[in-house]
Amino acid sequence: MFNDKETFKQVFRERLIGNLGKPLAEASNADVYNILGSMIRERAGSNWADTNQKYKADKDKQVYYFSMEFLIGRLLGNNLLNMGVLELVREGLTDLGFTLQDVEEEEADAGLGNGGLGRLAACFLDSLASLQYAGHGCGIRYKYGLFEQKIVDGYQVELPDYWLQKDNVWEVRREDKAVEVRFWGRVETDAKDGELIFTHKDYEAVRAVPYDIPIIGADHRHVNTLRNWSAESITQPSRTLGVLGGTDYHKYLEYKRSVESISEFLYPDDTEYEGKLLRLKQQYFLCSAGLQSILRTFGKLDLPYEELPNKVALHINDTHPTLVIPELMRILMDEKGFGWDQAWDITTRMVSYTNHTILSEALEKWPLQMVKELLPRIFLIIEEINARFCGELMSRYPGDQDRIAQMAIIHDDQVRMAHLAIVASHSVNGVAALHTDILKKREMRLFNEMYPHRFNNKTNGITHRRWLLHANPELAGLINDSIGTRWKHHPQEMIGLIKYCEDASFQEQIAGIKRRNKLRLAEYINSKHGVWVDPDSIFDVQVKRLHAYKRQLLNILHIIHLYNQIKDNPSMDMVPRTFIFGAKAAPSYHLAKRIIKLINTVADVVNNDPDIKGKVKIFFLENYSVSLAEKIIPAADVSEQISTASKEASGTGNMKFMMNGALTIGTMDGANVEMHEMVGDNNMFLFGLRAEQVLDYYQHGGYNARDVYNGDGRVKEVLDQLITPGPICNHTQEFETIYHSLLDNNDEFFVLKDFASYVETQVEIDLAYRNRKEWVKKSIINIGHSGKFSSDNTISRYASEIWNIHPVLL
Ligand code: 26V
Repeated sequence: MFNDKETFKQVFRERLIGNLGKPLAEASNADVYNILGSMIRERAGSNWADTNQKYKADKDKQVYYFSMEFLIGRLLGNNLLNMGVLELVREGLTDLGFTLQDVEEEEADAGLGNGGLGRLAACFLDSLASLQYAGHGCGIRYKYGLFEQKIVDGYQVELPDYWLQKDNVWEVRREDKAVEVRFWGRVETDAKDGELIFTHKDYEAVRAVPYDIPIIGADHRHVNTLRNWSAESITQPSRTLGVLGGTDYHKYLEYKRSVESISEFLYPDDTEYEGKLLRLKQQYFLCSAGLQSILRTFGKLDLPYEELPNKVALHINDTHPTLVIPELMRILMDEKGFGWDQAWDITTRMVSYTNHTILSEALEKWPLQMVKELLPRIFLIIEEINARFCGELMSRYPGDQDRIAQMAIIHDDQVRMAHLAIVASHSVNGVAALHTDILKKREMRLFNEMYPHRFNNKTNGITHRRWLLHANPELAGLINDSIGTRWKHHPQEMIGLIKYCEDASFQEQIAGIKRRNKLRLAEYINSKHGVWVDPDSIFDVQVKRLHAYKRQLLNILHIIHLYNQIKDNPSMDMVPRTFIFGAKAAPSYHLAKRIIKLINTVADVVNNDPDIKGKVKIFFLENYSVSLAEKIIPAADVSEQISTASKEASGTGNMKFMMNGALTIGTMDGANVEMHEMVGDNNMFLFGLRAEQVLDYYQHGGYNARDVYNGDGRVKEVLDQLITPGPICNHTQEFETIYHSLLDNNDEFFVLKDFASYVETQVEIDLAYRNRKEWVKKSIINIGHSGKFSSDNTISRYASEIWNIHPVLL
């Protein structure tokens, strides 16, 4: 279609006229975005077809990554980059009088995920395609993404994120690939030739229609598929009304509304979970539709079903898609005629599971009754899996009732999804070394004892294409100039940068890039908030979901302390600091929302206090999202990764900051531990309790938050400011919940316990920053080691150690 700038410009003009009837002079950025998007999609289209053709002809093994969330963000820039036409298009657009950056801003940010888990899924898709693996995503096409956050008077307000309002140029509706998913009803059991036959009767049918998004790999013409399912009503009302038992049109409307609600909203709860019928419906909808379509594709290969595990791998991203297991059993037994044992053998050889959290609130459990009513056949299968598993436990550990109660899949009238996932998977992995270790030794100890080879670690990763090449092109350019371009395909070769860490001119260039990125962010903040931040101050950034264990509270309490110090001594010597926050709180998570209000209140006080003389500035950037992250992260000097040790399974923001040259202040938690292993004490600022100590306190007690309050004047002063009238506490009691969580509830996340060590480490940062050469050297060392955290590395391990797949050369 176009391989050089001039042809691109010509085709572009023709399209503009042909499709929109507009000459260049009248085109808006939105027009340019739509035309460009359709050109790129078309260009990818033939590669997409070729890739699928090749997979089919070779009968290559396919991996399907089932996830309730794919936080893919914007696609235009990434697609241009992976297709190798980014620079050509950028220059072509400039010639035509547009800037690519403005055009990119026209794209809705597909926020079909909550945070880390969904973003990881998106990075994995990029790596799968770029490494030429046959790996696809299977998700839900939510009409509304994660809510849009506004800050009004310092409070979080949630607005619906109707991201589909603008046409989505990347998706293709595949009417012909629709399938039917069945809910409710009853199961009839008959015996035929000595075998039991199960028939699902009186069910409510839902039509699942797929929307496919091409996932364009870098450089190799590989295009995989993210297939997102949309729930629609069955189009022949007569059929449905029969099922509903009436002819009432209102009933049909009711049915239609209830069906469509299945793919309407992404659940905004990141960890805390109440059993919601709709969520269970969403999960089964994804699993059933996804599996039916996968098996249809497999069916076209004309192979016996015994071959299925050699041709298809099913990966479940956390327990949310665990119903893939009983659904596959159902299809194999009820539709393909397999007996239990063979169906079980096929299923367990196909399924693998990743655990993303040890927070007990997030471990899914479904009320048995709800499963029984909504999914009667699936319920029977889960019961049978449980009965057989408990039988096995009894023969292995006779008389050990306690162990059986702890491990059973069904317990207390609830289905424990993690237990089901472990029992039916051939691989269970954690997402960082420490996390996997905690799973094996504590959370899932009994299962690890029983299946010692099943548990393994796969440390998370991030795609260096989006998070370095696209988000920080200047830095990527400098890396090219210094070590060549091989690192783009072999990111671990970024280690070659280390030899320049003391090179004065290289240091200067690194510092210059950081300065320009900071300036760009300052301009963005100015345009959004009308406030100027000093690009020569330290940009100290904490952006992630708001949760007590992530301890944004520790960060803001330290800032209050800093404020107190400057008020006491206005000439205090410190490097000016700009603290930047971005965080969404689950709408029902009251404590988290109060912390947002506290951050904004303190920002208001500090930013407007003339005594502070600009030494400290605080910004809460609203609506943190993938595209905002791409602006913020390249501009950060300090990356806050300060979770209570043992609580953050891995973290992936930590890796993005490292790759962009920020230095980490962090606890020994999640993947921070592995970052530290690589860069050492000199290049990271560690503080606080270690995971072992935290877990020990949880187990044996011995921590008293009040002792810290009474023993450390700084802590007492700061906490008292939350509840006594003054600049922060404005005659309301709104921060009392925070105060009580720390003192009356004994500070579950050890904020006060780690306060002193955090403050001390922040002073170290202040001192270290003054030695610019040393600071930049540390920054280079971090960048150099960050290649290990490319998701390319992670995905090749999943491929060889879990899925048993190999690159498919086109
Ligand atoms: C739970 C629920 C419960 C129901 C409502 C929706 C919902 C959505 C997500 C979750 C679990 C969240 C688990 C999660 O995001 N874990 C994060 O996974 C990252 C990728 O592995 C990891 O880097 C983070 O440390 C971990 O917190």
